[in-house]
Amino acid sequence: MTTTPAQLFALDSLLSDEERDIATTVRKLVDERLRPEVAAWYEVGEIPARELAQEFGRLGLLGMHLTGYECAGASATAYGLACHELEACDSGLRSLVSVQGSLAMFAIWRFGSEEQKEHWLPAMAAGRAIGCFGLTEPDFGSDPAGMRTRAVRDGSDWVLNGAKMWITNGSVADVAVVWAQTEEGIRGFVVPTDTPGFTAPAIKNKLSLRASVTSELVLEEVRLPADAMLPEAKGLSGPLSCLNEARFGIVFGALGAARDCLRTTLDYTATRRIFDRPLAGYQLSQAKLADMSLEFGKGMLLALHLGRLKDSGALRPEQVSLGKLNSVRESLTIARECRTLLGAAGITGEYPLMRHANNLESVLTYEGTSEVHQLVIGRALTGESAFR
Ligand code: TGC
Ligand code: FAD
Repeated sequence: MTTTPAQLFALDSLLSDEERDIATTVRKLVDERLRPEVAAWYEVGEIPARELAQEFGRLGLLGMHLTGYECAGASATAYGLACHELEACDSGLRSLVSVQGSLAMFAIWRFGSEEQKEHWLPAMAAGRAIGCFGLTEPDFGSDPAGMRTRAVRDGSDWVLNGAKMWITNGSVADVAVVWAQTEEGIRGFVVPTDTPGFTAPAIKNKLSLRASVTSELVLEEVRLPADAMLPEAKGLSGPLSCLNEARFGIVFGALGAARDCLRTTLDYTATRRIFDRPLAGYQLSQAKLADMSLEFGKGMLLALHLGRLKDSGALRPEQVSLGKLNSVRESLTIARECRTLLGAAGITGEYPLMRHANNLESVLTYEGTSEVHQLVIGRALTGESAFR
């Protein structure tokens, strides 16, 4: 009789029936539809993004914690659990859902006009339209305040020029939420991707997040009507508020990848015989498995605590930073440690360990690097900003 790391912490006992049902539904989608295909998508570096978006849409996973406009209106914790299940398959699949729901849809839902919401949100919730979120630029990643993309008034129109870099879903998107400097500070724009002057070349040669589309956005004299601007987002706090949503999903999501690494490693060590005994029977193996399970469980307890805070409306950005920093850092350590237990077999695509570890390198960097989150927490603790 054995127990899983999640059972060891009795994590299920902390969930409502509805939350358990949502997690089970997503896990079934992963097991039946996604897991059999994901290693091949990763290897060739391509995913059927449009098809997947529609499948995720049918399950209500896109913008699932938003209300109205045909969004599912689930709790934040339920959304986190869905991210956890998706990332147990691959961080790239969770990214598709995060960027669609927490970044592109959330920006329109929170800051858009009624017309923008009605035009885009139902189609995006169903996966008929894919969105991307353009904040990062080639020279401004951790410091988006310095962005150079500019929107200038021309009569009642806006004209956008600039470039965004590392944009998830960029080349497959129907709509881009683009952040730009204006005379009145940073503003957001809803840009249909068929607007003349907008292009989104895919970034090739990634060794991480290969089952995810990452692109450049190039804006050359992109002319938009006055009503393309998000009316309610003024200044950097607009895009940063969207990041809180996506970072929250990652708090749960990254630990899904860790869970999958642990599951794979527990199975492998049970059957792999070394010096005539199962690898799982050695003290050194068990010390690693115990320590990794402890970090996984502690991370999940923190994630669920943050989920409950978010559902009660009390979650603060620096608390999201605690969770993002911890979940990704520990999950990456777990993925690498699990890989050691599989020996050479661990480096192949037959097992998901290197794929998860490679993916988590991106997750460590995007949505605020570990260092950025340390500095956010440091600022909250000391009152001193060490960013500049
Ligand atoms: P700072 O002076 O601290 O703040 C400027 C204004 O923003 C407000 N603010 C926030 N509001 C909401 N949520 C937050 N987390 C906020 N943090 C700050 C702040 O109160 C202020 O408001 P106001 O009204 O006074 O103007 O800004 P700063 O320039 O010093 O920068 C702070 C810093 C470094 C923390 C911020 O720039 C940052 O978070 N940098 C990291 C950038 C980042 O995470 N980029 C992610 C891009 S998207 C992405 O990676 C998608 S990956 C795909 C996927 O998710 O799957
Ligand atoms: P830099 O900001 O150049 O950082 C380099 C190093 O400097 C890091 O270690 C960093 O922690 C450190 N550093 C930065 N500031 C400080 C400081 N003050 N003190 C000490 N050290 C510091 N962006 C989007 O807008 N939309 C997307 O959809 C999106 N998707 C992405 C998908 C992938 C696969 C990847 C890899 C990135 C994506 N990004 C996206 C971009 C991502 O948010 C940035 O890569 C990230 O914010 C870091 O920026 P940077 O890569 O320019 O690194």
